[in-house]
Amino acid sequence: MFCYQCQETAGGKGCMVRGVCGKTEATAKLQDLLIYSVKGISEIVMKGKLDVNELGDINDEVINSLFITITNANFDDAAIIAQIQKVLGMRDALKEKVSIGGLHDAATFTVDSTESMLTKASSIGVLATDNEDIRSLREMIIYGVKGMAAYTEHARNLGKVNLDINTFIYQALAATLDDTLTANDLVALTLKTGEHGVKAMALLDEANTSKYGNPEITQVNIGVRKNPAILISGHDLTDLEQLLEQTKDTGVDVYTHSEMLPAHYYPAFKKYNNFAGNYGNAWWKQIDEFVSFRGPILFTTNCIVPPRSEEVRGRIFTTGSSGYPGCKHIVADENGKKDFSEIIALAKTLPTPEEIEAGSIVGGFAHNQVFALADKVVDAVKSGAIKKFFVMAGCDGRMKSREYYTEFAEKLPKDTVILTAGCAKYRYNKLQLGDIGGIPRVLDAGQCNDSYSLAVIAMKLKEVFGLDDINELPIVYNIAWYEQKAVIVLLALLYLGVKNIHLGPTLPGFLSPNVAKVLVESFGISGIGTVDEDIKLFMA
Ligand code: FS2
Ligand code: SF4
Repeated sequence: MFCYQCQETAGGKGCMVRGVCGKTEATAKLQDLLIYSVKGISEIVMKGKLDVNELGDINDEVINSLFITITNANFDDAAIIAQIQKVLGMRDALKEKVSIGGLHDAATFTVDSTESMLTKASSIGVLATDNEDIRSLREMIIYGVKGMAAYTEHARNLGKVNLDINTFIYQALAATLDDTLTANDLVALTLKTGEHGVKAMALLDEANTSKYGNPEITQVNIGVRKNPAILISGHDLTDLEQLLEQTKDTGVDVYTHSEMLPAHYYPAFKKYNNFAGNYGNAWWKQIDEFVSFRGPILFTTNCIVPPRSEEVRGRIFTTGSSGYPGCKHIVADENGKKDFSEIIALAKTLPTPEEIEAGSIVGGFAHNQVFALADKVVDAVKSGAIKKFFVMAGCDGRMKSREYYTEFAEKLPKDTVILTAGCAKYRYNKLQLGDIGGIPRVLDAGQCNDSYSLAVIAMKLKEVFGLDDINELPIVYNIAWYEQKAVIVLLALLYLGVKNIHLGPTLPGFLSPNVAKVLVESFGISGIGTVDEDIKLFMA
């Protein structure tokens, strides 16, 4: 196996024996083959000039396949094998409809057993591209497309589709098979990936807000009540809505974990009396927090950490693109409805959650809420009460070096405001950082996709202050990344023209030295230094 798609990749270079995330060699290879299979479909769609409008389920299964391979989403080999078979069936049916020759092996290969899948996978992975720069660019595009697919799937679950995005995904995946493309061609495609990342985040924003209302300032309880409870993790709001509907009046409470926290900011979920609060912190702390939660856990997407005990594993359920061997997977019916009764029944037999902290945190500062505060914010900037904004969106992770972000937030001058989104916030959202004239110093817009909100806010500020360039704003970007959704957020920011982004805690292992050089020279991207040096640099 070879995988270097996430920030925690072994030695910063690549996982070659087993994933740091817990992915086995077989799982990694099967995921590679699944990606290869959707590349094959993409080539048929592009070369056959097929109308994406008419591809039906194929569009959804390509998206789902990409999502399955995101870090920490799906560890279930049986589910991945079934998905490969489904996708290959679709690929071959599609091929029969078009008569095109000269197709790539990805569009023609056959496998008839798990053994043959694993054998095939050994020759088509990341390292099959010899040139390290081409490999780096191809993989960066694929990781961006994976993140885009995740956002597209959530929007689709809410009934919102933009076929431009699906069309681009076919185009991008097919391009990664094309040996005639130069590094320059792939750099251009990387920016187009960012452009479509913006579209995907805008689509999801519209899907979420049109259905659940605009996020608003909300105090979220982080303590516990004395009822049996279910913990819901991941990012999918339709799953949460269905769980709340099915648990209301049952005596079972629902708590959010990690990236599901921002669900509390949406008006539509406030009517559920059993929507009790947020339990715990970022994804990687689940190892301890799932033990003390004591009730069932529902994963709607990544980020799953392999459970350490059978007891915890027996309480974990998955749905959507997520999966874990030995955990019950809940599938939607043809109308998208999911039956969570087994989880609710289990919750009633288990002890109530153990309290690990008390109090509340505040969030809900997506674009609409910030626009409502615009006068206050603009006045504070004009009067000098707010000197700078720090966009610290992105992901959290296990590495000790991420303590940087806590220290950074603590040491920032008191006349600065942090704009955040994603699970990166758990490094500082429980610190008492105070407020500036009633504006909290940490403004949480929501999930990682709500980084879109931060870009919308920046564009609004540019307009209000009558600036020509987004980079003239007093905004510094100090972003933390972990998995592929952060890659699409980064590419989206680059497409929007944001320069001098600092990316940490380490730069991606998938950047070859030459590709890293392009990012540095064209976009001013850099890593992080020490907290003191960086604050000095940013405040200068
Ligand atoms: Fe955090 Fe994991 Fe949100 Fe990422 S909970 S690293 O999925 O997409 O961010
Ligand atoms: Fe390694 Fe990350 Fe790939 Fe897991 S997802 S195998 S940790 S690079």
